[in-house]
Amino acid sequence: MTDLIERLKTVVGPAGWTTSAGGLEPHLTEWRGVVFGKTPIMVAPDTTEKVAQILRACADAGVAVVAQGGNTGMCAGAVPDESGDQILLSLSRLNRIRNVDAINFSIEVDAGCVLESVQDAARDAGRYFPLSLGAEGSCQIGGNLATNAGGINVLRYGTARALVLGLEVVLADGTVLSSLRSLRKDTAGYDLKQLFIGSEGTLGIITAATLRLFPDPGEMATALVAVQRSGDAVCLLANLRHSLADRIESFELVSARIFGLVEKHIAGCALPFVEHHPWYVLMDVATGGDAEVLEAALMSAAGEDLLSDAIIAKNAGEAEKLWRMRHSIGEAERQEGASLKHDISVPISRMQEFLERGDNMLQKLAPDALLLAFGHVGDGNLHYNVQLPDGLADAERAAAGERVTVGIYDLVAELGGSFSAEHGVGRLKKPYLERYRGGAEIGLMRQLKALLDPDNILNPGKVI
Ligand code: FAD
Ligand code: 2HG
Ligand code: ZN
Repeated sequence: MTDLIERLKTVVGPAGWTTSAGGLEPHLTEWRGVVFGKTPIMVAPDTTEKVAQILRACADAGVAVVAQGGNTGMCAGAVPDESGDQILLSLSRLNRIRNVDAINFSIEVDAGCVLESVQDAARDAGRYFPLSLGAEGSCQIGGNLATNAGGINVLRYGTARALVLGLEVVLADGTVLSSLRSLRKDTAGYDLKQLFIGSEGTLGIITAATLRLFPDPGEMATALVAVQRSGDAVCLLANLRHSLADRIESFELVSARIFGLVEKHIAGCALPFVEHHPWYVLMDVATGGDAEVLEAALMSAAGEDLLSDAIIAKNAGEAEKLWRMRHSIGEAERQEGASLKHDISVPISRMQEFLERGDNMLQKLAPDALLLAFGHVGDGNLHYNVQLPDGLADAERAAAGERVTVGIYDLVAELGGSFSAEHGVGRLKKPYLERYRGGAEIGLMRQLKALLDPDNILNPGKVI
């Protein structure tokens, strides 16, 4: 290990490594503080070639490497294990916007670019990069691609996977695999980049990407809509999709309990309704120059009893306040205390059934637990989080948690859904991959892992 560490220091130079406890500390746990790891060194290369040299050195020494982007992931995938034998590879210094091609509607960026800086670079060129999530000020595009992140604009633009034209990846043996093409059409052989998107640092290290850009969607109308039952949101969405077609940019469901947590923990946040409603939908619609389009669509939906109240933001400031409440949910939930996170998806047509059966099941399995549900209902993706009651002994809490989680995941599986919609598997959900993706699927995943990382040095102990 000592020789390897010296070799790595030489590769990255004095500004590119840290071994000090203070320097390492923020990188050895994830933002919720659920998991803690150790490492002898964190290296932060600033070129793809240095990443390749690091992997070559680690492969020679048979030592594992854990990639870390913004460390905002939800499944503890970016934190090394407790052995102290894994090298932490930070991508944060690999952060150049390489090229914006406005005519081709594409942008080439280093993996360590913070998502917000990619959005800004696109905007500066009169274009739009639609990936957007609460952590966009600190997560990195490499982390977004490694987890195939979702966020609030999937309904119209797809997940991170759908936004990639080309990828540069360093393989376990240090080979640089570059498919940084900026083509919309390319049927020359297998689409290798897709293998690495969503692989959470277990098949290769993403060092750069060419991303799709879009025309500026123009003026946006924002509404907060109250509905009586969570399932009504699904009927409302179907109705609005009919009247608004693909103008709906985002459609987020939030329970009153969740907004209550935001009001309690986040300064300056308050719901604009006087009356209390059990569920809310926060939505953005591209007006296409017709300022009344959202109001007309909501009036028509109200005529069919699909909503109980609605407020349309009168200006950008009001819209921003509403979205601030949505983006503060994770932080408010964290401040409230530990909760079991279930990032599930089902076909939208089965969402109502999931919500009804899920409620009943929770009543039976954990009658004193609190459901903290919200999420990207327009994508069939809910954060169906559960807070267990205080006062349980550790073993009792762990057993109750497992019962609830498996109950929810079993129901999701029965409805043709996924136990991981947008956060990935990482370390925390690894035991469930085998249970819910058995047979030929997991078999092929294992074969691919063995082929691309025969010595299991890329983020071992995660995903698979
Ligand atoms: P990290 O946490 O650093 O890493 C995540 C995984 O990717 C790890 O396994 C790591 O090893 C691997 N990895 C990182 N960089 C690379 C690389 N260059 N090459 C190979 N592997 C790499 N997620 C959503 O999908 N939708 C949301 O709406 C959403 N909202 C969030 C809101 C908040 C407030 C927070 C804190 C998180 C949210 N997330 C959301 C989760 C998280 O932001 C995303 O998963 C994000 O994509 C992770 O990016 P990161 O750079 O922080 O990755
Ligand atoms: C979101 O949609 C994130 O805000 C976080 O995916 C989800 O905190 C969560 O469970
Ligand atoms: Zn989410």
